[in-house]
Amino acid sequence: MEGINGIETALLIIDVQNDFCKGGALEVRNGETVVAPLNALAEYCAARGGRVIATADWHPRGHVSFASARNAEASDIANSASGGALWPDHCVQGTKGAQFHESLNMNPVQLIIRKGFRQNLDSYSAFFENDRTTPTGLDGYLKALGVTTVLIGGLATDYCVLYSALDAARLGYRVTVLIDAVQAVNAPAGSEQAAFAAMRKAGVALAETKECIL
Ligand code: VGL
Ligand code: ZN
Repeated sequence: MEGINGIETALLIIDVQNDFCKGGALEVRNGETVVAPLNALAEYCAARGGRVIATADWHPRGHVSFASARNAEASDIANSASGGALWPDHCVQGTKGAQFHESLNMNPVQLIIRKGFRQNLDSYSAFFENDRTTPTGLDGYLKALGVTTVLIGGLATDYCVLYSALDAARLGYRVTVLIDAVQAVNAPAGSEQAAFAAMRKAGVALAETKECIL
């Protein structure tokens, strides 16, 4: 892992929102520990002309991915559109839980991508929603700016970080996931290890944040 080299690098800060941190509706164990390394790397990256992008899970009330919204007539279509998994209500638009963690430094962030805002479609990846075809616009933004290298940290390793990393690799970026700046839901059990294995298999590099700050 070499240091950040100017404008062709983008740091993606995935879903560092209150609902994924301590006391949140979909609490990720040690979720808030990603904030310090991401703050350091965001400053470093932006100071070298790199791009810093934050994503936010941004669901309407009654979203298809919420177990509470599921009823007897829930169809297989809704099931596949949500990616199959059901979650407690989280990151509802306009709520405290959907806000970024208060210690996350947003000053170096140049772009915020909100995702999962369509009632009947979930979105784990920062690049495509869970139908795997609806783009968020992030790929166009990065390509227009000449970005070739993507560094990824945030929450959660086995869902939004995983899908974002796999999409980035598939779209042709050099991808590094920052192992000290991610934390996993780890449900079902083993999904954290499976996520790291899938990322390695897809050619995603795993590195410590400090390896990027030279
Ligand atoms: C996420 C589950 C549901 C994530 C978002 O950010 O990883 N996980 N919504
Ligand atoms: Zn969500």
